[in-house]
Amino acid sequence: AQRIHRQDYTPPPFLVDSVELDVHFNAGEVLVSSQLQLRRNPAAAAQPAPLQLDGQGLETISLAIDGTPLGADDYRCTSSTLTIDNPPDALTLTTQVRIDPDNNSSLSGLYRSKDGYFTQCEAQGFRRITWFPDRPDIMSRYQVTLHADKASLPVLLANGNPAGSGDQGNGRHWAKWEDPFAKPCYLFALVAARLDVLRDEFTTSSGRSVQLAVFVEPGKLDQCAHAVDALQRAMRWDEEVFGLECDLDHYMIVAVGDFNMGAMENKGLNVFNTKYVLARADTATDADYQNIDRVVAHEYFHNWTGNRVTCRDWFQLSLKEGLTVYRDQEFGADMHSRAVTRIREVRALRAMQFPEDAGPMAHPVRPDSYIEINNFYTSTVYDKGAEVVRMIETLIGKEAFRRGMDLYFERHDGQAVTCDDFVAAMADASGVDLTQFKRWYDQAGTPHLWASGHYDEQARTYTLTLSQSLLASATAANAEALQSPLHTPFHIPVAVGLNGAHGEDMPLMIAGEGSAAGSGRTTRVLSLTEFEQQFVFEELPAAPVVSLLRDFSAPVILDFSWSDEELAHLLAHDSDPFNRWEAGQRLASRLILAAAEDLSVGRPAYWPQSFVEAAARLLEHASDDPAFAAEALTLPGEATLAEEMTVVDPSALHDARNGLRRFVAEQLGNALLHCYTTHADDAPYQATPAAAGRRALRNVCLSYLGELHSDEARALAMRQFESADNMTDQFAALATLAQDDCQERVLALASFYERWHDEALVVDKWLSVQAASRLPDTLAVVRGLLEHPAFDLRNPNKVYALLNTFGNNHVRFHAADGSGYHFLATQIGELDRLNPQVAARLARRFDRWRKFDEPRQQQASFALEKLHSLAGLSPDVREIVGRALE
Ligand code: HT7
Ligand code: ZN
Repeated sequence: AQRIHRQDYTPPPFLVDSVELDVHFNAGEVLVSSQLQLRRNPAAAAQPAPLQLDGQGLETISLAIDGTPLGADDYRCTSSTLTIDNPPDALTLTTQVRIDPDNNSSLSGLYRSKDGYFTQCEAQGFRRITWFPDRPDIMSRYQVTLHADKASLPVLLANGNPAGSGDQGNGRHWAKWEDPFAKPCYLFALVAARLDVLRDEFTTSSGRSVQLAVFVEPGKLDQCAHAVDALQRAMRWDEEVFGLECDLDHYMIVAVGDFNMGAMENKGLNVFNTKYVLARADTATDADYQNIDRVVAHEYFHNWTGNRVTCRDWFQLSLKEGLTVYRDQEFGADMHSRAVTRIREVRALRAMQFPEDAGPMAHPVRPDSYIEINNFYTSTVYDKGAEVVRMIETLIGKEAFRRGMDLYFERHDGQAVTCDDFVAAMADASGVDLTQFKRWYDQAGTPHLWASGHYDEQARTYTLTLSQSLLASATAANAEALQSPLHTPFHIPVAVGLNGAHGEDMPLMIAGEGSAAGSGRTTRVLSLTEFEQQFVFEELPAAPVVSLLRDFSAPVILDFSWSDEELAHLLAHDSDPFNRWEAGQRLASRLILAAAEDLSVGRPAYWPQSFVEAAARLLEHASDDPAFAAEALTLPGEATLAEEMTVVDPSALHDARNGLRRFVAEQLGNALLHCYTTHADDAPYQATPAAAGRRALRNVCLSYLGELHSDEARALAMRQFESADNMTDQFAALATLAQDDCQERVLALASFYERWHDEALVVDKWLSVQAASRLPDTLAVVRGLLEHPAFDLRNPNKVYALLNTFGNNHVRFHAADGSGYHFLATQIGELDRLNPQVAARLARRFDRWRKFDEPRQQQASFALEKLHSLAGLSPDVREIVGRALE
């Protein structure tokens, strides 16, 4: 497989103005006839290049140019390219191919699922449907006619507007669709299936009516209402916040159970993984409801950020993904609690993106090269990309950001552009120079930010010194790297507040600015542009407790030596809720990491009473904001904590973290029970943020109580499991019991499966709760579940639920004897033969193997080498494993 480099981009030699497709679904095969109107690209190199098209798994039946069939000498064909050496400058290319979607287990291109046929064309799936120059900078108008058996495939859909349909005899029917918008082929979609539909409508701010339709597996209409509601809220929000109106007459969502990722923003015909559409109170958790909100909104927002303005090449992926994640985050913050939304985002960033940026797959938000583009749909491109957009907003301000968005659309509507074009619009609209800022797009790795402060009582000033580096510490060994011309500083927005003795915000007047600049503001955004800079705050009557990086103003690792007392002060008082939460996380991390070190050398862990007191205060005030309290009481996860260790001892880390949980439960049992009881809801289930917040808090309390392994705690969990009227509470009770080796666990797991075995998405929960268990026999259980009728290696949701969850089970996957590594590597090898994309995603669980002790490293490298040497391994898995072994 070839490595593709960003610098090698050249404009396409030919453009495709229009595409006419005829797709015939016959028994055992699908025939695709295509007519492309092509012409030479005036922007391409002067030297006439041949016409080259991409294809994969196509059986070519016929080829013609301007109606004349091509002879054997007129073209060259390999399994992946069709080359026509001397084409006219403008031509009609007609092709007919046979494809085999029934045997397409990769779920890319056209494939069969339970209820019919579906497509997934991003990134390069269109080439599996017909010969085509499969790249995002070719935008074409599409007309599609589908022909199929009416009884088995009654629903025939494609992008755009219906342009006719009818019967054609022999029990077959046809439907024609026309998309009025030019689009890149990765946004192409069609569906031929048996589905039920829920229809609704949306009237845009200018009074246009958009017909909405959500198509789902027959019998699931009672699980669609939330997705339709989310779509309508997203449409309204985009009008209100960004002035962006829906440009379509028809907006369709189709849910399918076999899907590699979350959802796909095909123009006017989104295809969704069922797990981001279907929800009913008794089958979906609050987290599921919130994820549906976010994913439905995300795909809808792509209609402007991605579809109307798309990417010039796949290196620019974050242009659409980072920006659209930022937009869906803002939507989430407006729909739910802003603070809790931000906390959850940062928790996810630290659990996924920070390790990615420190591991073998580290890459810039705009990567420099790739072998398989599907491997670069990463947390860096999506989540760090969103942080980069958020930093631009923080630096230039909300209003200028909105002007920047307007300018971006004014300049680039209908074009395929680059991240530079986006930043240029933001810089031009705001007048802020973002040249240095662009380093965030091009440099991998999480910057470290060191801060120190000094209060001068006489001068009444507080001097804050900030310094940055990509290296974790400026030791002699890396001093040379620090001098390298490549090591240039980032432009980092650092949001700062100063806390007084009673928790009040102190004035933020910076020396040399005059008093007006800082008065009345409780947070100021400092621009750190040098390796080291000092900021002097004036007119401070007493020493402040500094609150740094408020609202997580930059994706960096912050180092500041707050005392435990100062952290407790911030946890109790900071006016920035994110930093209140952050202070608690820092306190907990400190204790857990110290305890892990103690435990690994056989010393007992030490737990101070002060931590319990802080937790008690959180419980006492939990009613003020239950969702926040739930987050504040949740300790940092093992993967996040492991990043802070030089050599990870997963058992000691696991025991330390759970030891602290048990200590809190032992000390605060009554308070936890009281909090659990007082936040009970008598009303029937509602997915509102307030009700969800109360459930989250109660379920955190329940999970702490579960650490006691007492009869009372087990009975409490069992009662909740049996009496819950909603999946949030039922599943939380099951998850608590699943960590405890008791009879109730066995009963609850059995009854859960018995009740829900016909609901695929609930069965996924049943698989994942077992794979996530800390009990020592988890690997054996997971092995057993591979053989269970509930599991299917062909279905990505099942693979993610069982195998990916196991890979994220820190203590069990990283078992000292290497059993977890060998198991997962074997499964990846098996899966690779069916679905390389999903296999490659699973292989990412090995990313951090070098952080573990020598014996574990040996086992991991042995498992990886074996996987790497498998005959016929896909380029997808080869790229991931190869980088891990480098
Ligand atoms: N833009 C979509 C990406 C996607 C995808 C990529 C590769 C393979 C399968 C895929 N399914 C969806 C989803 C999104 O970010 O909105
Ligand atoms: Zn997206």
